[in-house]
This record gives sequence, C-alpha cells and structure tokens, in this order.
Amino acid sequence: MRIVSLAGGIGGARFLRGLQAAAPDAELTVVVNTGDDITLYGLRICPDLDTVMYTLGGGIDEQRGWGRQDETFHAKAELEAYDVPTAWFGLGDRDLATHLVRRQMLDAGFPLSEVTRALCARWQPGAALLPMTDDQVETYVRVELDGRERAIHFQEWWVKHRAALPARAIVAVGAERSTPAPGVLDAIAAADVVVLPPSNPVVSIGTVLQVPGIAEALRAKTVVGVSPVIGGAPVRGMADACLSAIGVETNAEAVGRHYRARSDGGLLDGWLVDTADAAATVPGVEVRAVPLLMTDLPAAAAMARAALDLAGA
Ligand code: FO1
Repeated sequence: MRIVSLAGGIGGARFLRGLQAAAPDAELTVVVNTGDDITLYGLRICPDLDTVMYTLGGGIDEQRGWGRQDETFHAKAELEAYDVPTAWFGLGDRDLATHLVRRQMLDAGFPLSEVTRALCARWQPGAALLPMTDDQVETYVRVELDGRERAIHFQEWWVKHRAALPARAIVAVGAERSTPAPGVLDAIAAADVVVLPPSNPVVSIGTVLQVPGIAEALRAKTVVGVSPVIGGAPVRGMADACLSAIGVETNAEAVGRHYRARSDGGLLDGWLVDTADAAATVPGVEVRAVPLLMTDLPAAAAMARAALDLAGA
C-alpha cells in the first residue's frame, strides 16, 4: 500500500512513527513543511524536515520532541556570551552538523530535496522525505511589537515569544510562487491513501497546501485527517494561537471544517477526532471518534490504524 502524508513538526513526526508501526509494509512518502525554515549564521535550518528525519531515524530528543538526543548547547551558550541577537534559537551542537552539511550541499548547487535525500542516507527514516518545495518559502507573523506593527519570522514568534504575541496575520512568504518539489505530485497521484497527521493545521499542513498544485492533487485522492485538537485544546504546541490568527475556533469540528473548505470542499474524506469530540460533524466528511492522545508508540499506532481503517471505509 502506498501512503502519502503531509507533515510538520513534533506531533506529525510522532504520528508517522505510529503509522510505520501500523503499516510496516506500506511505502510511505512524507511531504514536509518548509515554511518554518530559517537562515541563521549562514546556515539553513529546516526544523520540520529535521524533526521528521530524526524522529523516524531514531535520533530525536524524545523529551523536547525536536533536535538530537544526548544534545549539548555549548555553541548556543557561546553565542549568548557574545550577545548575538538570535541566540534565543536553540542550536544544538550535534544538530549543527546537519545544518553544516545542508549549507555545504546547497552552496554546491544541490536542491533541498537532494540534500534531504543525502541526510536521510544516514538516518534511514524508512520513508521518503520530500520538502514540499525546493523553492524558498518562509512563514512570517504580523505582530505588534514595541508599539508598532512588524512582520517577524515564525521561529522568532514561536521560540523567542512563545507565540504569546497575538498574530495579526500568518503569511507563508513565497508560497504562491513556489512549485512542488520533484516527486511530490507523482507520490500523491500514486498514493492509495493520503493521511494528514495531527500537525499544526495552519503553519504546517496549511502551509504545504499553499504550494500551488498540492491541494488540487489531493482532491482526486482519499484523504483522512487526524485532529490536532482534543476537547477544545491543542494537544501540544500552540496551534490555538495559529488557529485564532485565521479565525478558526480551536476545536476538532472547526478544524475539520476548515480542512474541508480548502480547495473548495474537495480535500477531506474522513476526519478522526478524539472520543471527547464524538459529536463533531463535518458536512460531506465521515467523522470517527477514537482516543487521540498520542502518549506512546502503541497509542500512535492505534490512531494510525484507525485512520487507515477510516480511509478503507
Ligand atoms: N523549538 C523551541 O521551542 N525552542 C527552540 O530553541 C527550538 C530550536 C530548534 C532547533 C532546531 C530544530 O529543528 C527545531 C527547533 N525547535 C525549537 C522546534 C521548532 O521551532 C518547531 O518545532 C517547528 O518549527 C514547529 O513545527
């Protein structure tokens, strides 16, 4: 069975580990959000690609959900000692090697999709990781800071300000001019099922859907989504801060309806919600309620199995 998943950071990566456990013989392709990417110190940092790669490749720090296990932050401490303004970003010493390799390959002219393939040769994630596009797309957030309106990089909003500054708008700069990375549309066309993991519906999956051609390609497929919100609260991260920025209520029904509305109603066929949200309805979409708290791998595998069963239905 060929499965395609659109994914972002921590929640998405953890769900994908469950999906691999639930369908070990499936051929999995993950189309990963690159809107969170940031250039710092001349390095190109791709948080969602690296989180999926490390999580599926066995190198992730389980407690943080991002970055490497057994990590140290000496370089970060040194940057802080120099009062470098971007020292707030948690650049791990082991993680640094990934960014150095990526920088070297990008400078040599390799597209991000080739760089990702090379990095995955080491990590063996057991899935094909594709950036949503090889073009530069970066998410900026319009906030009020120091008494004036400014657009700051998503990472500054998310990491430095913990998404505490109300987002006036969230813009994936460059998305409208981007094209899907090589292999993305082919993988979607060949897929038996497309699964949207419980990633951030705005800045992760929402951004992938903004790459022209991707949402349209999904209309022809069976697509099942997993709600990232349980009982009116996001399971982790700060999806509520993002959802309120686009005027979507933070509940499973509203997020499901938001996805369905994408590409004028043709996106979603099935919507998996937690038992707490069993009353949710999404017009034209089959809603099923199962426990969605991804406490461990067996729980993630059970959720993934439920998503595949729903797709089969
Ligand atoms: N998240 C944080 O909350 N604090 C950090 O300092 C941080 C550093 C970081 C470094 C590399 C990386 O791949 C991810 C990192 N993240 C950090 C996570 C990242 O900001 C978000 O998880 C994604 O961008 C949202 O999906």
